[in-house]
Amino acid sequence: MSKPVILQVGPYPAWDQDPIDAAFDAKRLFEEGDRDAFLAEHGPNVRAIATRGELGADAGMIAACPDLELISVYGVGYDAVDLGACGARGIRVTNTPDVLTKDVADLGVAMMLCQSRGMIGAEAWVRDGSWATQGLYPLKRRVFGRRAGILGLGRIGFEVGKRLAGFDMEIAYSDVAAKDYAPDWSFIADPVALARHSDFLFVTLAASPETRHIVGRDVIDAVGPEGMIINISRASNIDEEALIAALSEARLGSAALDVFEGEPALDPRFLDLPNVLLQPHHASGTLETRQAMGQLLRDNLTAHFAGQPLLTPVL
Ligand code: 8YV
Repeated sequence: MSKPVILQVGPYPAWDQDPIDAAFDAKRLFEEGDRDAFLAEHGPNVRAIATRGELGADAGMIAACPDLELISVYGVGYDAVDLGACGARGIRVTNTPDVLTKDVADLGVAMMLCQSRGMIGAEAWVRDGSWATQGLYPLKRRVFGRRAGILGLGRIGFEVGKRLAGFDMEIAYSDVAAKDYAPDWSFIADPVALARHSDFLFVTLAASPETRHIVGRDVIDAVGPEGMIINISRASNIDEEALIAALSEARLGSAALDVFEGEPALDPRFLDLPNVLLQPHHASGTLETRQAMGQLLRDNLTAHFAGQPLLTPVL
């Protein structure tokens, strides 16, 4: 029996690629210069798309695959998948939730600590000999006991909060409604009010057209010149122009970012800012989590073609 044809939007590690190639006839879009010609040639045979959170599947890609049944996303975020196009055609969508939650929370908290304690600069201070020639490293700001705001108390936001509780931080959060699983943390519905109440504002909400630029100038100014914004969600949740302006003008103390508009080609102005920690969208990037994500991506594909229920459907 011939293997189902799938469209593979981005590369996967060998431990996923080998089983994918064994089970499916994977057409690798990312290896092609002329994407339109590739889609025109292979799209009519494609029954599933295997993609990654940040790559998604746009309307053009979906339209090029008239017999598409499933889009399996390697990542918890599926904002880059055109859900409207999928819904209109009854195309199912799966993601990889839960398996990455704790690693993403770990990195967010690590970014806060790293940035607040100036660890990148401190490392350079040691390596370039400044410690020996200039003495003590400049003093930085404490983390423990201070106020943290979590914008979006879903799975990842909740894990961030659990970790921050270990630092005796005063925790507040914003979401569409108060969560009964966080009785000890303050619910502040309005993001601006949450920001005003926060020394550290974590952005952990799932991105959607409704959350686009939810962190705009008003929220950024409410965090203020002594505060920090940490983004481990999606770049679209923050108005990047407003963020860069606030960092440049010191209206915002600092930022720690794992995600960027147009990544990996991030806005070059970030590179000149001393008060931002830049990370290459790797919050889920541990061996353990990426293996679990790959397994779940493949399990959803396998279940679909075996006529079994999808493990983690979002549509
Ligand atoms: C990426 C992510 O998918 O889970 C998400 O939504 O953005 C990440 O885990 C990861 O970079 C793999 O492509």
